[in-house]
Amino acid sequence: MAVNLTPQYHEAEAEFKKAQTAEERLECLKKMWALVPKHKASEKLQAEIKKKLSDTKEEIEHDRKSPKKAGVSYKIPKQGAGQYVFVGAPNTGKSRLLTRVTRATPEVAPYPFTTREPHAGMMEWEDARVQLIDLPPITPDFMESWVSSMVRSADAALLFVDVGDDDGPFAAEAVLERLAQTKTVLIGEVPKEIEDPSVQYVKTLLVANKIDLPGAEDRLTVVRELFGPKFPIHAISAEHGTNVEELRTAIYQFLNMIRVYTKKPGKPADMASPYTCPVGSTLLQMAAMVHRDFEDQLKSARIWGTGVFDGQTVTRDHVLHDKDVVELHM
Ligand SMILES: Nc1nc2c(ncn2[C@@H]2O[C@H](COP(=O)(O)OP(=O)(O)OP(=O)(O)O)[C@@H](O)[C@H]2O)c(=O)[nH]1
Ligand SMILES: [Mg+2]
Repeated sequence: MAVNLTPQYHEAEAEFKKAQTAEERLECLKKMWALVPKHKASEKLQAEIKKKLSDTKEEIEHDRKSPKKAGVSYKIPKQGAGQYVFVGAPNTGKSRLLTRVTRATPEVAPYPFTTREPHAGMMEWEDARVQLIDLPPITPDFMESWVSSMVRSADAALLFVDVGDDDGPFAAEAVLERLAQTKTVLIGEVPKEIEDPSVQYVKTLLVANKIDLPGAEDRLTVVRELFGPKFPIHAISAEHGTNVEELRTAIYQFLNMIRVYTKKPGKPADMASPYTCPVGSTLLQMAAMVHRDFEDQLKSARIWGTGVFDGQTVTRDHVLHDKDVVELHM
């Protein structure tokens, strides 16, 4: 026997499929329940809707009791000059560094597997900003399923090695191997020619952390032997701040970006918030960041900065330098 559902029912069901939140789903399910014909032929469908209703109610109840922490999301939109992910074995000091160089407050604890969700913070460097994302740890047996996709989409990574622990360098090797299983390769410099397009290379700085602990210098020698040929190495103490300033500079500079300021005709330049674009960017590429319309409508530009005289008129393919000031004309 046919169930004979009304167009209104189908509409409610389509809305249900498109619903983004549990609350929206609940509203749609209530409508579907009101609209479903209550006879023998639709018993199975009625049971399905009832089950979904009770599951959804439970889900809402559960979320209310344990709300997700603010700021936590698994898709973190890029901000600032570039996005870094923090990668490493448990307890290597990833979260501690984030608390030191940003205002973010992930939990820091003297035991492994403290971090379960990504935490993002913005690091300021001079007048530029870099987005840093602390991730859960990686071991040979444990890697959250979403971690490798976040690593793959980042602009760069920090690989943490605990030089306060004899096992530190080997735990870091295991992290690299585990990521490589997902065709994600951390490397100091991304090769110019990529043979296997399914492999994602992520340029990476190695952070040898806990340099303050006894025996750390000897372990650092091991780290340099094992990883020196592959990664730039920064030995720091996230806890005490040793070499953290140098690391901050390296984090920004490794992104290979330039800062460009804009000015309006007859007005001083806006020096408060630079645009950041990759080294080698042309005027047109930068202008497109300021406004999409410039892509077609950029008529001319004047520039103050490196390799030009003040206020020189330049063409669209002029290559910009760090700290150039540009005046764009439509
Ligand atoms: N002595 C010393 N201890 C540190 C240093 N950095 C972090 N720690 C300590 O190491 C422990 C682990 O630090 P976390 O920042 O929680 O480590 P994590 O890498 O985020 O750990 P997971 O979240 O489990 O991956 C904490 O007790 C920190 O206080 C450091 O430079 N020196
Ligand atoms: Mg942590």
